Amino acid sequence: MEMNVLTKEQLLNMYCKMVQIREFENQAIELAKMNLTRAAIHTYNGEEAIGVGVCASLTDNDYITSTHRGHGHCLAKGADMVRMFAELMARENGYCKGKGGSMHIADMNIGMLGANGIVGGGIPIATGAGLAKKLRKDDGIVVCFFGDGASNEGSFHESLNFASVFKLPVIFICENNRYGISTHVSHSTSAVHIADRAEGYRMPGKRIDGNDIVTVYEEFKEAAAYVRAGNGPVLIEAETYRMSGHYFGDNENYRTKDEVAEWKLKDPIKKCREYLDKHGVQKEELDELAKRVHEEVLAASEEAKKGPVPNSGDLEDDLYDPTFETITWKPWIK
Ligand SMILES: Cc1ncc(C[n+]2csc(CCOP(=O)(O)OP(=O)(O)O)c2C)c(N)n1
Ligand SMILES: [Mg+2]
Repeated sequence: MEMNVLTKEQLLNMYCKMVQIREFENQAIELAKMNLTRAAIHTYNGEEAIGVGVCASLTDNDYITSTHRGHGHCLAKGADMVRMFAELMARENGYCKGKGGSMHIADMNIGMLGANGIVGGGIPIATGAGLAKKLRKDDGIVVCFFGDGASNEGSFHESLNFASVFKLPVIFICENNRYGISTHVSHSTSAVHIADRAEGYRMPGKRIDGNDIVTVYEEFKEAAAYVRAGNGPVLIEAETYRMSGHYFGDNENYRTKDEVAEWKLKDPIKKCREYLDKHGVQKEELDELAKRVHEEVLAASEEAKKGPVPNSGDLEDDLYDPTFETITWKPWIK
């Protein structure tokens, strides 16, 4: 990969964003240990370069859908840390007023259509959003993040077929971290590579190194240009690894310590620091930036704690959107 494709400033911004995600989740785990969080926490530890490298070239008019492992996608798209921490701690100042938790964070103002506790649940939502973009002749695109396990769900296959038939502006990004809970991808998946599945749906498919921020950024930018030009969807398989367990509390007895150690050498933040070193950025400057981000994260966590717990009388509020808009679907009209 060419070193001069990304500027030093762009790389520094992406470095800070990856550190923010890592620090946010480290703090979320601390809160969980103090029994201040509610519901499960699935960390993105080791996969940060994918969300950050992708969202770096999106605007608020572009949408994303996420998964149960969604903190990184939310933060990369620009979500507010105080509202996220508050949601994890079931406080009224949270994104869902404390009623949803980690797996239900959404922010329509920044095009973040939602994390999702249903494996494969975000894929048809992204496809529907892509259809809406096309019908409205909107120039935005939709990015759909999901895991290797989700690529075996019916929703994946139906959505890719539909998106291809109607040439929808959707980029499907499979974060292949090798496992669906404790099941290795080789035990659950018929395809050798998930990107190969694109061929069955007549769309381009590409396998990339998901731990290398420069590769993710460049490959995604190219795919986005293709999709924005009206050529229809693309499937990207980003190879990665979750350096922590499936969720906070996982005993990780399905993988070896050596395997984890091997992947820790490929830590995307470490790799990004190596790129910055080649740009002449000093280690001390990077440490200083990381320290500042760490402090911002702790301040956000403290601020979030100030929020009240929700009132049980509000339980049934916000179930339906009164502004819901229906659009007439006439796909035969070009
Ligand atoms: C429809 C559905 N089936 C099963 C589950 C239980 N479950 C939660 S996470 C998960 C594994 C998902 O694996 P993958 O898609 O690879 O995502 P990863 O956790 O590796 O990011 C499963 C089976 C679920 N939440 N939803
Ligand atoms: Mg997985």
